[in-house]
Amino acid sequence: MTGLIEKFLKIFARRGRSIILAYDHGIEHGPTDFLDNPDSADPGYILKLAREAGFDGVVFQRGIAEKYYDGSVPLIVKLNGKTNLYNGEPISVANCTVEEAVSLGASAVGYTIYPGSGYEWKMFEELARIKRDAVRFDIPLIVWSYPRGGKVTNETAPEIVAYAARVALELGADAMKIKYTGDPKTFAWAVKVAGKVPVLMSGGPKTKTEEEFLRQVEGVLEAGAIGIAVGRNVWQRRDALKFARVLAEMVYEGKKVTEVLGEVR
Ligand code: FBP
Repeated sequence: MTGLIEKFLKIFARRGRSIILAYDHGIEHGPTDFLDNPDSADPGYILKLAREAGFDGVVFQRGIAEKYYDGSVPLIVKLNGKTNLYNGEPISVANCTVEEAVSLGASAVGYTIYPGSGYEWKMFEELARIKRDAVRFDIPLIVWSYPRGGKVTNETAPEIVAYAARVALELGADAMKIKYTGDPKTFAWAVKVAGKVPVLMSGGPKTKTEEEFLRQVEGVLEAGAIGIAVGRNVWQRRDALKFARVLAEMVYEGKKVTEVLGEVR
């Protein structure tokens, strides 16, 4: 189904590269994630931010899409999610179907898997069903591949991130979101084993300095990633729009950290 990869690229990487604003933290982490920048509690603010920064898309859960999505930025509906209150073996199950996501205006659907979890089989089974529906509805499937549980002791270890990438390819992802290894050389291996599937870096917790995150972005682009799917590192900053525009310069215009640093200091 390389057609769906092309479709993903056409919508979410119009300029050859991609920035997607992730905003499913209300379920994944809870509203404490919004405290650094209280404006970010409002999904309308997130849409405006993505639009004004010229980003390629936003990620919402079904409820946020239903109440707030206005069509101004391409939408990815995240089909599964779990809370931070849960303390068991990693598992995330669907709360929305592909059909419902399409009716909410989605141009792609997203699904998280936790390879390594004692429940990986359950998520793999559900992903297979979602994949079939995604093909039927002709909509790209983006897989968040986050090894967790089981034998995984370090989620960002290079061999674990590469494994995450390969699992997403094997299971039919049309694009994938994986964590950064912290080094362009090891991340390049993850991009290589992802094969034809475009790779997005998952942003992670807000870094202490802006420069630290910009260096990560430079590293993943150098490694061959198509871009970033980032949440906290953008909207937790009080000057989020300014920072978002700097990211756009790096990702879309290929500017280096040294060229943009003056804008964030
Ligand atoms: P961030 O850029 O804020 O890390 O968001 C990316 C993301 O994948 C979100 O879509 C999701 O809510 C969050 O990370 C989950 O992260 P984790 O499971 O590691 O807490």
